[in-house]
Amino acid sequence: MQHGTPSPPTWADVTPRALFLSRRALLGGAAATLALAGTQARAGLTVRESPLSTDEEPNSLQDFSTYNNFYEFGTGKSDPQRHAHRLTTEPWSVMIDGLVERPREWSFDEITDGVTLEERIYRLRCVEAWSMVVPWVGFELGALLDRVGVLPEARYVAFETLYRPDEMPGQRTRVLDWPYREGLRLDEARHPLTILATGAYREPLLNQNGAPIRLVVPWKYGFKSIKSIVRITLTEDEPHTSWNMSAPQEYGFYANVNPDVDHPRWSQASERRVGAGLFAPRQPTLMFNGYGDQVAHLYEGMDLTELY
Ligand SMILES: Nc1nc2c(c(=O)[nH]1)N[C@H]1C(S)=C(S)[C@@H](COP(=O)(O)O)O[C@H]1N2
Ligand SMILES: [Mo]
Repeated sequence: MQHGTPSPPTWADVTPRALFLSRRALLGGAAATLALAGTQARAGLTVRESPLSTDEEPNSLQDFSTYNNFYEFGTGKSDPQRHAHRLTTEPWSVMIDGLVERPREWSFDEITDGVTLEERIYRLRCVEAWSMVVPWVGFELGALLDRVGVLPEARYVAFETLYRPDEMPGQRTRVLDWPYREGLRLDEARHPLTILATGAYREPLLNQNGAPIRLVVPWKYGFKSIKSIVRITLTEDEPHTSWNMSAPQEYGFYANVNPDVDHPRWSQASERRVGAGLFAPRQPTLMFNGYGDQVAHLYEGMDLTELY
């Protein structure tokens, strides 16, 4: 939905939950069955709809759960779907430390109990020039930052993914310097579009999508949206981030979606919508992935061509 429209029914309203579930069952195999059994107890998340959602049609759960980047499970698009069932997500806790009033470990339940979950239907643009539309379920990161008491010296937020090589086969290779790390400037982290997602398609997140809690920053390339977070650290200095450390000429800290700044090895001017079909035309990439009205002010006075 866009601002100002009188709440027309969304795709989620007209797609019965049974359809999501049968799609998930279609994935087949013991892993999918287990995942289904494990989530049924808390299935059918109650969510509030948001005016920040796009009215573009979401991808199928099939696309979203089988075409993934999660290098901890391998570099192939279907590796996460095949291997992520090995990840133990209960119990789960997140260390929230650095420049906060009371640094400590937060259990997943402590983070989410009493929090109203919202559905945010966002475009997702990978730096590899494919895109999807995803109905996330989550809450604003800014609300959690308010609860932890950020100290005035803090200027950045650093995030880390779980490091557990016995459950994450990709971590037994050196494809990245583990754990996966990401970061935001504090004002980016506090922007209302920036959420921590605990679900998608009105169900708890599947492991391959970053269960049980991951970041979603819709105006930046997908690699900023770090999965399966175990640590959030408030810092004074710009944090080191995995893709920037691995190839600084190719992946910047800001990584705002920008059709005018090409990746050194490919154009960013257009993108392929996953699931659109073999013969569907590529679509033009939008500045800030279409979220410029909301976020361009964050970068006033900065040279956007430098902010790759
Ligand atoms: N920990 C971790 N987070 C990650 C990644 C990863 O490899 N490891 N890949 C990123 C990339 S490149 C993208 S495009 C998105 C993909 O999210 P999805 O698979 O849920 O669509 O996750 C991001 N978060
Ligand atoms: Mo990506």
